Amino acid sequence: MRKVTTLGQFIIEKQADFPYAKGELSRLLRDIGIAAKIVNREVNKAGLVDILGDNGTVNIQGEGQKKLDVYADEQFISALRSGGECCVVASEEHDDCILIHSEISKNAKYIVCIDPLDGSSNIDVNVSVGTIFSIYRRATTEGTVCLDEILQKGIYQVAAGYVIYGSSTMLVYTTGKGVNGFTLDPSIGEFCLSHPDMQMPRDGVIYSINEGNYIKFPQGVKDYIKYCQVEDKATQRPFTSRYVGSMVADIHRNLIKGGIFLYPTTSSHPQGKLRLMYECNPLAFIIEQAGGRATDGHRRILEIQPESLHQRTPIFIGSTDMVEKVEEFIRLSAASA
Ligand code: P6P
Repeated sequence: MRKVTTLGQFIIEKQADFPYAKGELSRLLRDIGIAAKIVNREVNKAGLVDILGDNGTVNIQGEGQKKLDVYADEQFISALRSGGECCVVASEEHDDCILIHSEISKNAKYIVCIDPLDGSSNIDVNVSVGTIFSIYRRATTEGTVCLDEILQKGIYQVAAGYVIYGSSTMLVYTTGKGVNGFTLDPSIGEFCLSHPDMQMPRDGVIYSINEGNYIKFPQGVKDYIKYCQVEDKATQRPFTSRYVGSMVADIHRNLIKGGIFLYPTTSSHPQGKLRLMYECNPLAFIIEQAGGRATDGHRRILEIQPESLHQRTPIFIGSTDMVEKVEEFIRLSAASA
């Protein structure tokens, strides 16, 4: 009978990895896990209660907010507020960061950037959606946290993770000591360790990109897509195209099977579409920790100095050999331009 390790037990066991921590990060991760279970309950029954569909508001991205978007945002912020370890939240659903002022949080030193429900346009068609979170630490607990303390490079994340609400619900996270995946067991209401020490295949045969934007892509990306489609048995081409339109689902599949996810600049998104602070940085941290690579085509995502909360970036993320290949096409195209 295999030993069942819950998320809570695992976090406590791994606390020894952080001699300086006195349990605050552990409690913060557990708070996020609790909120994920609450959101999961609503995502799983979205079709049965009046929680589908738009709630009539739009977020800073100008995107219509689905009721579940707002619900998920409220649940994660509430859990972080009551947990006492978080001093500020930067959420995709709010223009400005949310300062957490409470007696219990007065010495809180953790900063959380979160996309409460990514891929929400897929909710109404029953396709997997996800939560993505990124955790930083303040250098001080003195005074009110300021924007500069939030806008840290991805290399300074102390933890990052995602929840995928799919055929099963999983929470995958890293604290910089590898990547571990937990599957929610509804019979006991616990996330249980199911994917210890996740390692991404160095190469793969799956590429994920919205080819509907093909004519808007930079030439190097067009050249790479054609490379993926050319028959060459020695390199197992043509590759397989898989695109869910929900970043967490595409990244999770590639993490397990190998592959590359690409969201380049396009004419409609000249800076890229995906957000640095609460989509690209946390997923880049996880993929690098699992042995993969994540860049904007030229530099590591984790090395980008953020200038604003909702900043976007192009992203090429996944199996190292595949990411390096598209970077080669981008370089060659630039050199011949
Ligand atoms: P497109 C969902 O809206 C999202 O932010 C990511 O989850 C997903 O990868 C991407 O946008 C899909 O964008 O332009 O292909 O629909």
